[in-house]
Amino acid sequence: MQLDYYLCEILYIVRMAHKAGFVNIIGNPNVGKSTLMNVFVGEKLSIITSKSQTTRHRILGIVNGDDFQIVYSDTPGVIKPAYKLQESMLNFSKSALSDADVLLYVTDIYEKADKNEEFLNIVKKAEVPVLVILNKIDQSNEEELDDLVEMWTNHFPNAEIIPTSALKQFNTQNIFNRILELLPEGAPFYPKDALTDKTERFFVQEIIREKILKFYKKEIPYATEIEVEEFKEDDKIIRIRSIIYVERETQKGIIIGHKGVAIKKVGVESRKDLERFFDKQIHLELFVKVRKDWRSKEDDLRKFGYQQ
Ligand SMILES: Nc1nc2c(ncn2[C@@H]2O[C@H](COP(=O)(O)OP(=O)(O)OP(=O)(O)O)[C@@H](O)[C@H]2O)c(=O)[nH]1
Ligand SMILES: [Mg+2]
Repeated sequence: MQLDYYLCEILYIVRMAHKAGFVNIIGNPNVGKSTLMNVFVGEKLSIITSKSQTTRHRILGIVNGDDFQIVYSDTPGVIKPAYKLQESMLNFSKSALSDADVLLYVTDIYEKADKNEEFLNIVKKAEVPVLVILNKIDQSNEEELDDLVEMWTNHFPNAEIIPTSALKQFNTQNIFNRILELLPEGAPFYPKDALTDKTERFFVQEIIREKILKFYKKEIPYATEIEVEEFKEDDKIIRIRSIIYVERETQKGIIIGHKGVAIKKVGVESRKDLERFFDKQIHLELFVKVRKDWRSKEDDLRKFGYQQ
C-alpha cells in the first residue's frame, strides 16, 4: 500500500516535470526559416515570399503544451549588411545565437555548405545542440539527398542533419519530437496562452509588407516600410489606417500605379488576409509617403522598431 503510494507520487512528479526553452531558427535568406516556424506554431505568424530578405525582425512563436513551452524565434536571413537596416537585421539574427537552448540551422538542397562560412563557423562553435535542417527535399531525389547529407555530415560533424520539407511538412513532426527531447527542464518564460511577443499592429504591417514584396519588383519592396497609424477595434469591425513609406518620389508613383490600380490591389489583398488573421471585418485605408533614405537613418530605423 505504502509502496503504491510512493510510486504514484514519483510518477506524478516525473509526469509534471515542465520543459521550457528557446529554439532559434537561423540561416541564410530564402531557405524556408519562416515556413518552418509557421508549421511548428500552426499559425501564419511570419510572412513568406519567394524573395530573399522577407523577414526583417526577430519574431517569437510560442508553442504550449501541458508540460512544455517552446519559444521559437524566426530571424532574418543572414547577409553582409549594405545599409543600416540590414545591420539591424543582422543584429536580430546574431542575438538568436546567444540565447538559444537549441539552434535550428536551416539550409536547403540548393545551398552549398560554404555559402556563408563566416556565419556557419560561429554556429559551429555554439555550445547548445544544433539541428541542421536540410530543407526543400521535396525538390530533390534520393541520390542527390544522400550526397547532400554526406556533405553536411562532413562539414558539420557535431550537428544532427535532418532532411526536411517544411512546405510538405515532411519530417517536421520528427524535428518537433527531437526538440522536446533536447529542451531543458524549467518553468515557462511566457504565459501559457501566449502565442507571440509581437503586437496586432506588427502583424498588420507584415501582412501589408508581404503584398508589397509580392506585387512589386526590384528595389521597391526593400525600400518600403509600413506603419500602422490607427487600429480601432469595434465589436464587428477593425478600422486600420496605414502608411506605406518609400525612399523616393519615383517609388511613390510606382507604389500607387496608373490611376491607383497598383495600390488598390495591395489594399484588396491585404484586407482579405487581415480578415482571415483577425477573423473580423476590416476597413483598411492606405497612404503613401516619402521618407528620404529611411533605411540609412538611425532615427527612422528606431521609429520603425529596428534598433535593439
Ligand atoms: N519546394 C519547397 N519550397 C519551400 C520549402 N520551404 C520553403 N519554401 C519556399 O521557399 C521560399 C522562401 O521561404 P521563407 O520561409 O520565406 O524563407 P526564409 O528563410 O524565411 O527567407 P528570409 O526571411 O528572406 O530569410 C518561399 O517561396 C517558400 O514557399 C520547402 O520545403 N520546399
Ligand atoms: Mg523569413
